[in-house]
Amino acid sequence: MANVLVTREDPIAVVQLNRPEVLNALSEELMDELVRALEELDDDKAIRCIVVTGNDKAFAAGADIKSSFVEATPVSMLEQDLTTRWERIRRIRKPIVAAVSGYALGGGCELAMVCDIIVASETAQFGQPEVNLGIIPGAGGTQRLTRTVGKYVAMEMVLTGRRVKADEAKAMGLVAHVYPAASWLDDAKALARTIAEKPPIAIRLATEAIDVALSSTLDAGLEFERKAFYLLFATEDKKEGVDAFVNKRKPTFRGR
Ligand code: DAK
Repeated sequence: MANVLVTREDPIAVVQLNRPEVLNALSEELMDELVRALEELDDDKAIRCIVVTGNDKAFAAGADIKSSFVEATPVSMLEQDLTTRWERIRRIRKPIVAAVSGYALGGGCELAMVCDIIVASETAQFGQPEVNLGIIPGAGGTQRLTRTVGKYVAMEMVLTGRRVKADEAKAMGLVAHVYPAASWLDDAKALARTIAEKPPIAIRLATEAIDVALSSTLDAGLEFERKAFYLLFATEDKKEGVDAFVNKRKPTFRGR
């Protein structure tokens, strides 16, 4: 794969977008490779948490405007079935940490939001600048941003295309941590390793339950949570976690 670099550091893996010359603009080829890389890691039992990242200057500056939008028509867009790739990313079962440094704009911001956790370098800038191109966000920006930061802040960001710096993104709940520019990727990997040490089945069900909170009623979400909670009592990892607590030792979770 040329547009995406995968580095395994079991039990985590880092997937780096690799088109630095165009600020990691999300070409069709890059998106294909990204989906394939994530699905392979998702099926790999040795990997428990995935970091998706770019480089110091850019996470991703959005869809590749030159190759994807210049000649595009509604029909060509429909035929490419662009949404399928994004849905496949959404369906990855392993937790994905988006580690953002520099620009995360348009589809870049949407890609970060389709991940499970967003962390940022202090240099990060988030935005949905699509209105400047005469379009609107098309990969979930109007929906995920609104559910994350609320109507009035999302409205202001989407209608102006304004870029939001890391600290402001943290204050609005889009970003979980802001890390120093010198160590942001190491810090993001440390977070991923912390998650990778936890019981994988509980992590998976917690991730699903939190996502259900964004797409259902409170009653349906509570019902999902309750069932998932009960289910975990059938796992070896629950026995291990409780036994380790009672006996004052560190647990080792096996994902069973
Ligand atoms: N596409 C193509 N090339 C890009 C690019 C992009 N999005 N962003 C930057 N580049 C290229 C520049 O053209 C330039 O190339 P050369 O001219 O050197 O050949 C190179 O990267 C460096 O960029 P700049 O010279 O512009 O660098 P600056 O530091 O001056 O400015 C910038 C950085 C990020 C502020 C600026 O490049 C910029 O405004 N870029 C565009 C940002 C943007 O508008 N993004 C939103 C695009 S719309 C969907 C899925 C996805 C989407 C929609 C639907 N479906 C599933 C339905 C997504 C849509 C979008 O993302």
